[in-house]
Amino acid sequence: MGYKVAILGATGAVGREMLKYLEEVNFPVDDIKLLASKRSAGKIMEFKGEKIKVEEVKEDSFKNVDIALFSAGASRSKEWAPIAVKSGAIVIDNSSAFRMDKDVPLVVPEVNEEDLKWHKGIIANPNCSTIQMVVALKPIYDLSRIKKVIVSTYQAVSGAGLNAIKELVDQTEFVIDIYKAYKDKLEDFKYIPYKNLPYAKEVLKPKKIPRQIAFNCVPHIDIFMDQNYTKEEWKMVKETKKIMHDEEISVCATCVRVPVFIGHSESIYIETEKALSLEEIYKALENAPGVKLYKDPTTYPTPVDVEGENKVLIGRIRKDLDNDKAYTMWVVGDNLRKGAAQNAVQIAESLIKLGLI
Ligand code: NAP
Ligand code: 12T
Repeated sequence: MGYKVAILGATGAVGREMLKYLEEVNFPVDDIKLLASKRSAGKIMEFKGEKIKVEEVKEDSFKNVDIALFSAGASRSKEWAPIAVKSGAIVIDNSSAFRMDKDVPLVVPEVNEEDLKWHKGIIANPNCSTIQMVVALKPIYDLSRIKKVIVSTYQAVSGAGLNAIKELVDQTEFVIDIYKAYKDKLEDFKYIPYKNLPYAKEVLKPKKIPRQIAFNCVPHIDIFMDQNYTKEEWKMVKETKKIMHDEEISVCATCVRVPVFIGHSESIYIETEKALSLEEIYKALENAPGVKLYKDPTTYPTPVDVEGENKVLIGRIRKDLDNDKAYTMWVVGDNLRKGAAQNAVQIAESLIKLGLI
Protein backbone atom coordinates (compact mmCIF):
# COMPACT_ATOMS: atom_id res chain seq x y z
CA MET A 1 0.00 0.00 0.00
CA GLY A 2 1.21 3.45 -0.93
CA TYR A 3 0.39 7.03 -0.04
CA LYS A 4 -1.65 9.79 -1.58
CA VAL A 5 0.79 12.60 -2.30
CA ALA A 6 0.12 16.19 -3.32
CA ILE A 7 2.74 18.68 -4.55
CA LEU A 8 1.84 22.35 -4.16
CA GLY A 9 4.05 24.32 -6.55
CA ALA A 10 4.53 21.28 -8.81
CA THR A 11 5.35 23.42 -11.85
CA GLY A 12 8.22 25.27 -10.15
CA ALA A 13 11.95 24.55 -10.05
CA VAL A 14 11.64 22.63 -6.75
CA GLY A 15 8.24 21.04 -7.50
CA ARG A 16 9.53 19.50 -10.74
CA GLU A 17 12.51 18.07 -8.90
CA MET A 18 10.18 16.61 -6.25
CA LEU A 19 8.24 14.77 -8.91
CA LYS A 20 11.46 13.49 -10.49
CA TYR A 21 12.91 12.40 -7.15
CA LEU A 22 9.74 10.59 -6.02
CA GLU A 23 9.94 8.62 -9.25
CA GLU A 24 13.68 7.95 -8.95
CA VAL A 25 13.49 6.50 -5.44
CA ASN A 26 10.28 4.66 -6.27
CA PHE A 27 8.49 6.31 -3.34
CA PRO A 28 5.30 4.36 -2.53
CA VAL A 29 2.83 6.64 -4.31
CA ASP A 30 -0.76 5.47 -4.72
CA ASP A 31 -2.02 8.68 -6.16
CA ILE A 32 -0.39 11.98 -7.00
CA LYS A 33 -1.94 15.40 -7.22
CA LEU A 34 -0.13 18.29 -8.89
CA LEU A 35 -1.18 21.68 -7.59
CA ALA A 36 -0.21 25.20 -8.63
CA SER A 37 -1.88 28.54 -9.31
CA LYS A 38 -4.60 29.23 -11.85
CA ARG A 39 -1.85 30.14 -14.35
CA SER A 40 -0.72 26.53 -14.67
CA ALA A 41 -4.07 24.78 -14.24
CA GLY A 42 -4.56 22.33 -17.12
CA LYS A 43 -0.83 21.95 -17.88
CA ILE A 44 0.22 18.33 -18.36
CA MET A 45 3.17 16.85 -16.43
CA GLU A 46 4.46 13.29 -16.33
CA PHE A 47 4.94 10.88 -13.45
CA LYS A 48 6.11 7.30 -14.08
CA GLY A 49 5.04 7.57 -17.72
CA GLU A 50 1.58 8.73 -16.79
CA LYS A 51 0.26 12.12 -17.88
CA ILE A 52 -1.17 14.17 -15.02
CA LYS A 53 -3.08 17.41 -15.23
CA VAL A 54 -2.03 20.28 -12.97
CA GLU A 55 -4.90 21.63 -10.87
CA GLU A 56 -5.42 25.02 -9.30
CA VAL A 57 -5.10 24.67 -5.52
CA LYS A 58 -8.51 24.90 -3.83
CA GLU A 59 -10.10 24.36 -0.39
CA ASP A 60 -10.83 20.70 -1.15
CA SER A 61 -7.50 19.93 -2.85
CA PHE A 62 -6.09 18.10 0.18
CA LYS A 63 -9.02 15.76 0.83
CA ASN A 64 -7.68 12.22 1.28
CA VAL A 65 -4.09 13.40 0.84
CA ASP A 66 -1.59 11.73 3.21
CA ILE A 67 1.54 13.73 2.37
CA ALA A 68 1.52 17.28 1.02
CA LEU A 69 4.85 18.56 -0.27
CA PHE A 70 4.75 22.36 -0.35
CA SER A 71 6.97 24.47 -2.57
CA ALA A 72 5.04 27.53 -3.69
CA GLY A 73 6.52 30.23 -1.47
CA ALA A 74 6.02 31.28 2.14
CA SER A 75 2.77 33.21 1.71
CA ARG A 76 1.14 30.28 -0.08
CA SER A 77 2.37 27.95 2.66
CA LYS A 78 0.83 30.15 5.34
CA GLU A 79 -2.42 30.18 3.41
CA TRP A 80 -2.68 26.46 2.55
CA ALA A 81 -0.79 24.49 5.22
CA PRO A 82 -3.50 24.90 7.90
CA ILE A 83 -6.12 23.81 5.38
CA ALA A 84 -4.09 20.76 4.33
CA VAL A 85 -3.46 19.75 7.97
CA LYS A 86 -7.17 20.14 8.76
CA SER A 87 -7.89 17.80 5.86
CA GLY A 88 -5.66 15.20 7.53
CA ALA A 89 -2.48 15.59 5.49
CA ILE A 90 1.05 15.88 6.86
CA VAL A 91 2.63 18.96 5.31
CA ILE A 92 6.34 18.99 4.47
CA ASP A 93 7.00 22.64 3.74
CA ASN A 94 9.92 23.96 1.73
CA SER A 95 9.35 27.63 2.45
CA SER A 96 10.59 29.77 5.33
CA ALA A 97 7.00 30.18 6.65
CA PHE A 98 7.17 27.80 9.64
CA ARG A 99 10.85 26.93 10.07
CA MET A 100 11.32 28.78 13.34
CA ASP A 101 7.91 27.89 14.86
CA LYS A 102 8.30 26.07 18.19
CA ASP A 103 5.68 23.51 17.17
CA VAL A 104 7.32 22.70 13.85
CA PRO A 105 10.28 20.32 13.56
CA LEU A 106 13.00 21.54 11.17
CA VAL A 107 14.57 18.39 9.83
CA VAL A 108 17.55 17.10 7.89
CA PRO A 109 17.22 13.31 8.29
CA GLU A 110 20.98 12.69 8.49
CA VAL A 111 21.18 15.15 11.40
CA ASN A 112 17.97 15.24 13.46
CA GLU A 113 15.50 12.66 12.17
CA GLU A 114 14.25 12.10 15.73
CA ASP A 115 12.64 15.56 15.78
CA LEU A 116 9.98 14.21 13.42
CA LYS A 117 8.46 12.43 16.42
CA TRP A 118 6.99 15.64 17.84
CA HIS A 119 5.45 17.02 14.67
CA LYS A 120 1.90 18.35 14.82
CA GLY A 121 1.06 18.19 11.14
CA ILE A 122 3.63 20.54 9.67
CA ILE A 123 7.31 19.69 9.16
CA ALA A 124 9.69 22.28 7.78
CA ASN A 125 12.47 21.70 5.29
CA PRO A 126 15.42 23.98 6.09
CA ASN A 127 16.90 26.49 3.70
CA CYS A 128 19.08 24.98 0.97
CA SER A 129 22.29 26.60 2.25
CA THR A 130 21.63 25.43 5.81
CA ILE A 131 20.89 21.84 4.76
CA GLN A 132 24.20 21.19 3.01
CA MET A 133 26.12 22.94 5.77
CA VAL A 134 24.64 20.89 8.65
CA VAL A 135 25.16 17.63 6.74
CA ALA A 136 28.87 18.55 6.71
CA LEU A 137 29.00 19.87 10.30
CA LYS A 138 27.20 17.02 12.09
CA PRO A 139 29.87 14.29 11.73
CA ILE A 140 32.51 16.74 12.99
CA TYR A 141 30.25 17.99 15.80
CA ASP A 142 29.93 14.36 16.97
CA LEU A 143 33.73 14.29 17.43
CA SER A 144 33.82 17.60 19.25
CA ARG A 145 31.31 20.37 19.90
CA ILE A 146 31.57 23.11 17.29
CA LYS A 147 31.74 26.55 18.86
CA LYS A 148 31.92 28.80 15.85
CA VAL A 149 31.16 28.71 12.14
CA ILE A 150 32.04 31.36 9.57
CA VAL A 151 30.53 30.62 6.18
CA SER A 152 30.49 32.32 2.80
CA THR A 153 28.15 30.92 0.18
CA TYR A 154 28.27 30.89 -3.61
CA GLN A 155 24.62 30.26 -4.49
CA ALA A 156 23.11 29.19 -7.80
CA VAL A 157 20.31 31.17 -9.41
CA SER A 158 17.95 28.16 -9.47
CA GLY A 159 17.49 28.74 -5.73
CA ALA A 160 15.45 31.78 -6.64
CA GLY A 161 13.14 29.85 -9.00
CA LEU A 162 12.61 29.32 -12.71
CA ASN A 163 12.38 33.03 -13.51
CA ALA A 164 15.84 33.61 -12.02
CA ILE A 165 17.25 30.92 -14.33
CA LYS A 166 15.72 32.79 -17.25
CA GLU A 167 17.20 36.04 -15.95
CA LEU A 168 20.72 34.56 -16.02
CA VAL A 169 20.17 33.13 -19.54
CA ASP A 170 18.84 36.41 -20.95
CA GLN A 171 21.55 38.56 -19.40
CA THR A 172 24.35 36.15 -20.35
CA GLU A 173 23.14 35.98 -23.94
CA PHE A 174 23.09 39.76 -24.18
CA VAL A 175 26.54 40.31 -22.70
CA ILE A 176 28.20 37.42 -24.54
CA ASP A 177 26.95 38.65 -27.89
CA ILE A 178 28.81 41.89 -27.26
CA TYR A 179 31.99 40.22 -26.02
CA LYS A 180 32.03 37.89 -29.05
CA ALA A 181 32.80 40.89 -31.24
CA TYR A 182 35.95 41.48 -29.18
CA LYS A 183 37.18 37.90 -29.30
CA ASP A 184 39.91 38.71 -31.80
CA LYS A 185 41.01 42.00 -30.24
CA LEU A 186 41.74 40.99 -26.70
CA GLU A 187 43.74 44.17 -26.09
CA ASP A 188 40.40 46.05 -26.09
CA PHE A 189 38.75 43.43 -23.88
CA LYS A 190 38.97 45.19 -20.56
CA TYR A 191 36.36 47.92 -20.46
CA ILE A 192 33.64 47.17 -22.93
CA PRO A 193 30.93 49.74 -22.24
CA TYR A 194 28.05 47.34 -22.82
CA LYS A 195 25.99 48.91 -20.07
CA ASN A 196 25.43 51.97 -22.25
CA LEU A 197 24.30 50.05 -25.32
CA PRO A 198 20.70 50.15 -26.50
CA TYR A 199 18.54 47.53 -24.71
CA ALA A 200 21.19 47.06 -22.00
CA LYS A 201 19.11 48.85 -19.39
CA GLU A 202 16.12 46.70 -20.27
CA VAL A 203 17.85 43.30 -20.47
CA LEU A 204 20.17 43.84 -17.51
CA LYS A 205 17.48 45.31 -15.29
CA PRO A 206 17.35 43.24 -12.10
CA LYS A 207 14.17 41.22 -11.66
CA LYS A 208 14.51 38.19 -9.38
CA ILE A 209 18.17 38.90 -8.55
CA PRO A 210 18.69 42.41 -7.13
CA ARG A 211 21.70 43.25 -9.36
CA GLN A 212 23.04 42.10 -12.75
CA ILE A 213 23.87 38.42 -12.23
CA ALA A 214 25.54 37.53 -15.57
CA PHE A 215 29.33 37.69 -15.07
CA ASN A 216 28.87 39.08 -11.58
CA CYS A 217 28.56 38.16 -7.86
CA VAL A 218 25.77 39.62 -5.72
CA PRO A 219 26.06 39.57 -1.91
CA HIS A 220 22.31 39.95 -1.39
CA ILE A 221 19.90 36.98 -1.16
CA ASP A 222 16.34 37.47 0.09
CA ILE A 223 15.65 40.76 1.93
CA PHE A 224 17.78 42.90 4.23
CA MET A 225 17.02 42.43 7.94
CA ASP A 226 18.46 43.28 11.38
CA GLN A 227 22.06 44.38 11.81
CA ASN A 228 22.72 44.61 8.07
CA TYR A 229 22.43 40.85 7.56
CA THR A 230 20.14 39.46 4.86
CA LYS A 231 17.31 37.07 5.62
CA GLU A 232 19.22 34.25 3.86
CA GLU A 233 22.13 34.88 6.27
CA TRP A 234 19.80 34.94 9.30
CA LYS A 235 18.26 31.66 8.13
CA MET A 236 21.70 30.00 8.25
CA VAL A 237 22.26 31.38 11.78
CA LYS A 238 18.92 30.46 13.33
CA GLU A 239 18.17 27.23 11.46
CA THR A 240 21.61 25.77 12.28
CA LYS A 241 21.03 26.30 16.03
CA LYS A 242 17.58 24.69 15.84
CA ILE A 243 18.64 21.65 13.78
CA MET A 244 21.81 21.04 15.81
CA HIS A 245 19.96 21.57 19.13
CA ASP A 246 22.64 24.03 20.20
CA GLU A 247 21.68 27.65 20.80
CA GLU A 248 25.33 28.42 21.62
CA ILE A 249 26.78 27.54 18.24
CA SER A 250 27.92 30.84 16.76
CA VAL A 251 27.26 31.24 13.04
CA CYS A 252 28.32 34.18 10.89
CA ALA A 253 27.17 33.94 7.27
CA THR A 254 27.68 35.92 4.07
CA CYS A 255 25.40 34.72 1.28
CA VAL A 256 26.36 35.50 -2.29
CA ARG A 257 24.56 34.77 -5.55
CA VAL A 258 26.86 33.70 -8.39
CA PRO A 259 26.16 33.06 -12.10
CA VAL A 260 25.79 29.29 -11.67
CA PHE A 261 22.58 27.50 -12.69
CA ILE A 262 22.57 24.60 -10.22
CA GLY A 263 24.66 23.86 -7.11
CA HIS A 264 25.43 25.94 -4.05
CA SER A 265 29.03 26.06 -2.81
CA GLU A 266 30.15 27.08 0.66
CA SER A 267 33.49 27.99 2.15
CA ILE A 268 33.11 26.98 5.81
CA TYR A 269 35.48 27.81 8.70
CA ILE A 270 34.80 26.05 12.01
CA GLU A 271 36.19 26.13 15.53
CA THR A 272 35.81 23.11 17.80
CA GLU A 273 36.13 22.63 21.55
CA LYS A 274 38.75 19.88 21.23
CA ALA A 275 41.60 19.81 18.73
CA LEU A 276 40.93 17.26 15.97
CA SER A 277 43.38 15.79 13.49
CA LEU A 278 42.64 15.81 9.78
CA GLU A 279 42.62 12.01 9.90
CA GLU A 280 39.83 12.03 12.49
CA ILE A 281 37.80 14.44 10.38
CA TYR A 282 38.36 12.43 7.18
CA LYS A 283 37.26 9.26 8.93
CA ALA A 284 34.10 10.86 10.33
CA LEU A 285 33.14 12.32 6.96
CA GLU A 286 33.94 9.11 5.07
CA ASN A 287 31.49 7.24 7.26
CA ALA A 288 28.86 9.98 7.35
CA PRO A 289 25.50 9.47 5.66
CA GLY A 290 24.83 11.73 2.68
CA VAL A 291 28.45 12.82 2.30
CA LYS A 292 30.99 12.23 -0.46
CA LEU A 293 34.47 13.13 0.67
CA TYR A 294 37.18 14.39 -1.70
CA LYS A 295 40.11 13.41 0.48
CA ASP A 296 42.96 14.11 -1.93
CA PRO A 297 43.43 17.86 -1.43
CA THR A 298 44.06 18.47 -5.12
CA THR A 299 40.72 16.97 -6.09
CA TYR A 300 37.70 19.01 -5.09
CA PRO A 301 34.03 19.26 -6.01
CA THR A 302 32.47 22.09 -8.02
CA PRO A 303 28.82 22.95 -8.70
CA VAL A 304 29.09 21.34 -12.14
CA ASP A 305 29.95 18.03 -10.41
CA VAL A 306 26.97 18.12 -8.08
CA GLU A 307 24.12 18.55 -10.59
CA GLY A 308 21.74 15.64 -10.09
CA GLU A 309 23.86 14.24 -7.24
CA ASN A 310 22.18 13.19 -3.98
CA LYS A 311 25.18 13.59 -1.72
CA VAL A 312 26.82 16.66 -0.28
CA LEU A 313 30.33 16.89 -1.70
CA ILE A 314 33.16 17.97 0.64
CA GLY A 315 36.75 18.82 -0.23
CA ARG A 316 39.62 21.24 0.42
CA ILE A 317 39.70 20.33 4.13
CA ARG A 318 42.55 22.07 5.93
CA LYS A 319 43.54 22.94 9.46
CA ASP A 320 43.89 26.60 10.31
CA LEU A 321 47.55 27.60 10.23
CA ASP A 322 47.50 29.18 13.70
CA ASN A 323 44.61 27.69 15.62
CA ASP A 324 44.79 23.97 16.40
CA LYS A 325 41.03 23.85 16.95
CA ALA A 326 40.03 25.45 13.65
CA TYR A 327 39.51 24.06 10.15
CA THR A 328 38.14 25.11 6.80
CA MET A 329 36.40 23.15 4.08
CA TRP A 330 34.56 23.51 0.76
CA VAL A 331 31.06 22.07 0.61
CA VAL A 332 28.95 21.70 -2.54
CA GLY A 333 25.32 20.57 -2.80
CA ASP A 334 22.60 20.37 -5.43
CA ASN A 335 20.31 23.10 -4.10
CA LEU A 336 17.24 21.71 -5.86
CA ARG A 337 17.85 18.15 -4.64
CA LYS A 338 19.46 17.83 -1.18
CA GLY A 339 18.78 21.56 -0.70
CA ALA A 340 15.06 21.19 -1.32
CA ALA A 341 13.17 18.37 -3.11
CA GLN A 342 15.30 15.41 -2.03
CA ASN A 343 15.41 16.46 1.63
CA ALA A 344 11.61 16.88 1.63
CA VAL A 345 11.07 13.39 0.19
CA GLN A 346 13.69 11.96 2.60
CA ILE A 347 11.59 13.44 5.43
CA ALA A 348 8.58 11.55 4.07
CA GLU A 349 10.68 8.36 3.90
CA SER A 350 11.78 8.89 7.52
CA LEU A 351 8.14 9.33 8.59
CA ILE A 352 7.38 5.93 7.07
CA LYS A 353 10.47 4.32 8.59
CA LEU A 354 9.62 5.68 12.06
CA GLY A 355 6.01 4.55 11.74
CA LEU A 356 4.77 8.13 12.01
CA ILE A 357 2.49 7.87 8.99
P1 NAP B 1 9.39 28.78 -8.82
O1 NAP B 1 10.18 28.03 -9.82
O2 NAP B 1 9.18 30.24 -9.04
O3 NAP B 1 7.96 28.06 -8.68
C1 NAP B 1 6.94 28.58 -7.90
C2 NAP B 1 5.83 27.56 -7.80
O4 NAP B 1 4.82 28.07 -6.92
C3 NAP B 1 5.14 27.29 -9.12
O5 NAP B 1 4.72 25.95 -9.17
C4 NAP B 1 3.93 28.21 -9.04
O6 NAP B 1 2.84 27.79 -9.83
C5 NAP B 1 3.57 28.09 -7.58
N1 NAP B 1 2.75 29.21 -7.17
C6 NAP B 1 3.07 30.52 -7.22
N2 NAP B 1 2.03 31.27 -6.78
C7 NAP B 1 1.05 30.40 -6.43
C8 NAP B 1 -0.27 30.56 -5.91
N3 NAP B 1 -0.78 31.76 -5.66
N4 NAP B 1 -0.99 29.45 -5.67
C9 NAP B 1 -0.49 28.23 -5.94
N5 NAP B 1 0.75 28.02 -6.43
C10 NAP B 1 1.51 29.09 -6.67
O7 NAP B 1 10.00 28.68 -7.38
P2 NAP B 1 10.83 27.47 -6.71
O8 NAP B 1 12.28 27.73 -6.84
O9 NAP B 1 10.30 26.16 -7.15
O10 NAP B 1 10.52 27.73 -5.19
C11 NAP B 1 9.28 27.63 -4.63
C12 NAP B 1 9.36 27.90 -3.15
O11 NAP B 1 10.10 26.86 -2.54
C13 NAP B 1 10.13 29.17 -2.80
O12 NAP B 1 9.34 30.30 -2.74
C14 NAP B 1 10.72 28.85 -1.47
O13 NAP B 1 9.81 29.15 -0.43
C15 NAP B 1 10.89 27.37 -1.53
N6 NAP B 1 12.29 27.01 -1.77
C16 NAP B 1 12.93 26.45 -0.76
C17 NAP B 1 14.24 26.10 -0.92
C18 NAP B 1 14.98 25.58 0.22
O14 NAP B 1 15.93 26.20 0.56
N7 NAP B 1 14.62 24.50 0.83
C19 NAP B 1 14.90 26.28 -2.11
C20 NAP B 1 14.22 26.85 -3.14
C21 NAP B 1 12.89 27.22 -2.94
P3 NAP B 1 2.47 28.45 -11.25
O15 NAP B 1 3.13 27.57 -12.28
O16 NAP B 1 0.99 28.34 -11.31
O17 NAP B 1 2.97 29.84 -11.25
N1 12T C 1 15.05 33.59 -1.27
O1 12T C 1 13.50 28.61 1.19
O2 12T C 1 16.52 33.17 -3.33
O3 12T C 1 13.88 30.36 2.38
O4 12T C 1 17.80 31.41 -3.29
C1 12T C 1 15.45 29.58 -0.53
C2 12T C 1 16.18 30.14 -1.57
C3 12T C 1 14.47 31.67 -0.02
C4 12T C 1 13.94 29.74 1.33
C5 12T C 1 16.83 32.08 -2.88
C6 12T C 1 15.19 32.25 -1.03
C7 12T C 1 14.62 30.35 0.22
C8 12T C 1 16.04 31.48 -1.79
